[in-house]
Amino acid sequence: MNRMFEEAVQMYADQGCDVEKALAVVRKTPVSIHCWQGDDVGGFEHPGATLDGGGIQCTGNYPGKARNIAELRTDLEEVLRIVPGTHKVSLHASYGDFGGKFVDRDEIEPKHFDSWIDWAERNGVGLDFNGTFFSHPMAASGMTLSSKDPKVRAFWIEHEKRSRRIADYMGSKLGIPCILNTWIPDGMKDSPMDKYGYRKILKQSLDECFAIKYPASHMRDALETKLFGIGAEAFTVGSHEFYMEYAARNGQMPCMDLGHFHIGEDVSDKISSILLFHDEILLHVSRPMHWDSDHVVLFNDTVRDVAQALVFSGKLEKANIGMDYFDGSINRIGAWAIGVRAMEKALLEALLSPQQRLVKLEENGKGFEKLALSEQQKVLPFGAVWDEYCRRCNVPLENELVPEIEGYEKKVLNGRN
Ligand code: RNT
Ligand code: ZN
Repeated sequence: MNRMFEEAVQMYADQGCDVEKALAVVRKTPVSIHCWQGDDVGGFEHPGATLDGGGIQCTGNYPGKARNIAELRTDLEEVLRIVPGTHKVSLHASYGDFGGKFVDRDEIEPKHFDSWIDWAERNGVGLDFNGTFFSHPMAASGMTLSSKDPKVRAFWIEHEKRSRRIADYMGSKLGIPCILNTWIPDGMKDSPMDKYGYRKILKQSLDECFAIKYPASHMRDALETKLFGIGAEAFTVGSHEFYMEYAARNGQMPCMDLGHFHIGEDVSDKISSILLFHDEILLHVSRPMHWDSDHVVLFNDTVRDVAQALVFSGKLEKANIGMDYFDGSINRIGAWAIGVRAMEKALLEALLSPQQRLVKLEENGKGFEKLALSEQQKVLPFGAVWDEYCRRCNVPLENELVPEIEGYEKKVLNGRN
C-alpha cells in the first residue's frame, strides 16, 4: 500500500475517523450521471437537435459533441471509466432510440428505451428518467402542464404519463428503482395577472399525471422546483413552495437543484428539514453563476456543505444524488468527469468528518474548539485518501485525468468534425 495513504489513515484515525469505513460507504453510494452533458441537451429526436427554449441555455461549440446515440454511449462509457464509485445514468425522454423515425413526445413508448436498458445492464448502471418539456413547438408559449390551452395541456399530460410508464419499465427491467424527475419550464418573462390560475391548472395536471400508482421498487416521482429561468424572470409556476406542498401531500419527493435558488441561499441548510418530513430527496447537483445555473460542478464549499448535510443527518441512503450541468465550451468528457468526481470527493470528505466529536464540542459549549477541529480537518491529507479511492476503483488518479481525457479527445472526439 501507498505510504502517503497509510500516513493519511493514521492522521484521520487520530481525529477519530475511520478511513476504510468512509471508503466503503462512498464506493457504494450511487451518483446519477446526467446524459445531457454529452450533447448540450440536444437529444436524438432529429439529426442535429439542439436545446431550444425552456428557460435553460447551453453555450459553447467546443468540437467533439456526440451526434447520435452510439457516440453518446461511447462517451458515457469513457466517463464511467474515469469516475470512481457506483453510478446510474439519467436519461431525458428526448434521448430515446427512435430508430431514425420521428416519434413525438406524446407517442414515446417503453420500447424506445430497450436498447438503453441493455446498455445500462452491460455497463452495470441503473437508469433514471426525465420527461422532456422543452425544445418542442408545443412548449413554444413557455407553458406546458400549466397552459390555459387545453390542447397543449393534454399533449404534455400524455407525455408525462408515458414518461412515468417508461420509468416503471426501466426500473422493473433493471431491478433498480428509476427516479422520474419532472421539471417543466412554465413561467413568464413579465408579471402575470393570474398566478393563482396557472398554479391551479398545474395542480390539476399533476393530479391527472400521477393518477396511476407504480410500485416504489420500480419507479419513484420527484418534482423539481425553480425560482426563475432565462425568459421566465417574473414567474415560475412550479416554484419551491408549490412543489414542496404538492410533493408533501402526494407522496412524491422534492428535487432540489443547487442552481435554482437565490445565489446567496444556502441549499444545504434545506436538506435536514426536507429529510425530516420526506422519505427521500432528489438532488440536482449543479453550479449557479449570476443569473444562470448548470455550470460544471466543482469541489467547492456549496457541494461540500450539501454532502456534509446528507452525511450528518444520517440520511445519505435516502438521498438520490443526480448531476445536472452542461457546458459546451470545453471538452465535454472533461466537464462530465470533473463534476462527478467533485461530487465523489465531497461525499468522501464528508464521510471523513469527526462528526461525533464536533457534535460533542457543540453540546458542551466549546464553540472555539469546534471551529478549530473543523479547520484542522480541512488541512488533513485528503488527496492521499482520494487517490487511494481512485486506485481501488481503477480510475485515473487526480494527476492522470488530463492526459487520459486528452488521449480520448485525440483518439475519438477529434474524428467527429
Ligand atoms: C432546468 C432544470 C432541469 C434541466 C434538465 C436538463 O433548470 O434544472 O433539471 O437542467 O432536465
Ligand atoms: Zn435540474
